Amino acid sequence: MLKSAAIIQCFLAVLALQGSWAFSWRTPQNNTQSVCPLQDPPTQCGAFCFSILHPMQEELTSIEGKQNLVQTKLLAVQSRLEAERVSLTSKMDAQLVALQTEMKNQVQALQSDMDIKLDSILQTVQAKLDAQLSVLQESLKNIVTKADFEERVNKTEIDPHLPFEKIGNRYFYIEHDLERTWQSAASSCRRMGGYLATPRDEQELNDLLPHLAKSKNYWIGLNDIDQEDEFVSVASGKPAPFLNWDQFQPNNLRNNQDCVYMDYGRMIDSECSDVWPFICQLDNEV
Ligand SMILES: [Ca+2]
Ligand SMILES: [Ca+2]
Repeated sequence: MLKSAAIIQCFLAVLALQGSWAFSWRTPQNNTQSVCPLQDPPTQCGAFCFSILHPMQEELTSIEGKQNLVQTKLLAVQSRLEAERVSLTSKMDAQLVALQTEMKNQVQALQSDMDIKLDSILQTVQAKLDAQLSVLQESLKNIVTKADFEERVNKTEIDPHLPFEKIGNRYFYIEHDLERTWQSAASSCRRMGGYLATPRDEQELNDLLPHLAKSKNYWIGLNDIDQEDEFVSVASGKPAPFLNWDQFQPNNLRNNQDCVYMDYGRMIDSECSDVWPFICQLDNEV
């Protein structure tokens, strides 16, 4: 309202400044323009101006009301938009935080899973390396260098007559793999500097047994080739110092069994052309 009144006052002030207080209008009777000279504008123009300006004032009031309404609606829309923006921002922030948390958890789970698998692989590899190292260390222990060998010989720890080894009180070589006839076995022992072996007594036989394979037979240096049933040592040429026949042996089967082998300590006469692994002794005392 104050704004409208100010407009009206301003309108009147403009007319006063022009120095011509006159209004023209059309009357219903002559439809011509009439002039109303103003000698005292405040007095003369009161009702007249009011009748002219009143519709304008009402129009201005209506426009002002519409402006206020539009402004109110605009503020409401702005307020709703701001609320929606805040709500949307809040939702997006919450979703972003949830997404970040989920990704962080997944990364941690993946990292943990990789750590477990990596640890398992490392432990497996370490175990294999330890096992291989242990085998290698054991192998190194068994490697005898030339200097070590000479030192040990000088200290009489081992006999230089390899491949014989000391079993009990004497030196023997036991061939586990090569199978020979009795004569061929005896020759092999001679080439090694020894003789096909004959156990001296039960103690020596017991000393030999742990070195023999239970599933194999071994030629020994006894035969009755010269005189049936008189078994002699091929090394000494003397009668066998010790015999340990298996059950029903010797039986000289087909009258053709003159050589002796041992089946884990039990002696059996057999054909000399049979082939078995064999046992050599280094000396010819027995
Ligand atoms: Ca015989
Ligand atoms: Ca027999």
